[in-house]
Amino acid sequence: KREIKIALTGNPNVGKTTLFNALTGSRQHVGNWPGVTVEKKSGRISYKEYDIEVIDLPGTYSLTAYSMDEIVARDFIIEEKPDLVIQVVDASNLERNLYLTTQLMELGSQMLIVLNMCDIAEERGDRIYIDKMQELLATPVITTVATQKKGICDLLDKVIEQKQIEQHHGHEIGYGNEIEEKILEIEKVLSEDETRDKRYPLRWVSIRLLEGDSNVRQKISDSPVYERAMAIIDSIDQEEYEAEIADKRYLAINTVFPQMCTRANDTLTKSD
Ligand code: GDP
Ligand code: MG
Ligand code: K
Repeated sequence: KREIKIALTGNPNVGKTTLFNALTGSRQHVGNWPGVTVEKKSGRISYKEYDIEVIDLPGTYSLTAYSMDEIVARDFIIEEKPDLVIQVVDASNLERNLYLTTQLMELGSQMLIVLNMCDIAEERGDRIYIDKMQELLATPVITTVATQKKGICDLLDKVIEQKQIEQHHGHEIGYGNEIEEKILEIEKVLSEDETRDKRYPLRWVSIRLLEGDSNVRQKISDSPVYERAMAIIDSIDQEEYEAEIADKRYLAINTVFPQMCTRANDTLTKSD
């Protein structure tokens, strides 16, 4: 049998565990991530001619380094390189889920979005334009209702299809000339270290350093180019950059979201 490794990510309460259970049934293994007390769940699915391993990553709102859950999730995606990173999204809370999407896309993995809780969105009269969403995010989208096991086969077929295509998806956010120049400057310095951990995308590391990520900083602290990379960070107003980077992510979301979804009460109330 051919092997596929997929990772489930998403905000808390989007139905990740329900989907994981629907996918794997009783073929589950629960343990801990090495060195930390974060629970690690994995399971196996036999589907068509494939043996699919599913890893249920901790639920997180973002991939900054403010919690062990976030560090576990992003390190797994970067270091273990699953064939596919599946973000489970709450269709009735789409906009709020897109912040994590913007961060996942920077990790350089092939992605798939599962739009779960479609029953709630539909009941409320929200409309999500799947084709538009796929186009704007440059990522395939599958709809599910995990509690009713709806969409599971579509999801597995899509996983297999994506494994065969093996092309990178994802729409990368541009942070504006000034920040982009700093990103390039840091990338250039970091790339001079031939011994660096090449699983970590240079652009991602550079953005994280500009955002003041102490975990990433720690990871490169033994590098011969560490001081030079830090000199660049010291030359800027780091907090200002951090805020600007977050603003650009929200701006990207605010630009695409209204094109992919209309909410039933949009016409009734101006605020929510
Ligand atoms: P997790 O925090 O992402 O692991 O979310 P859970 O799987 O624990 O689900 C959170 C809640 O949402 C539970 O009460 C589930 O039964 C419910 N839920 C999950 N998927 C769906 C769905 O597609 N539709 C509806 N209506 N409820 C769902
Ligand atoms: Mg869960
Ligand atoms: K442990």
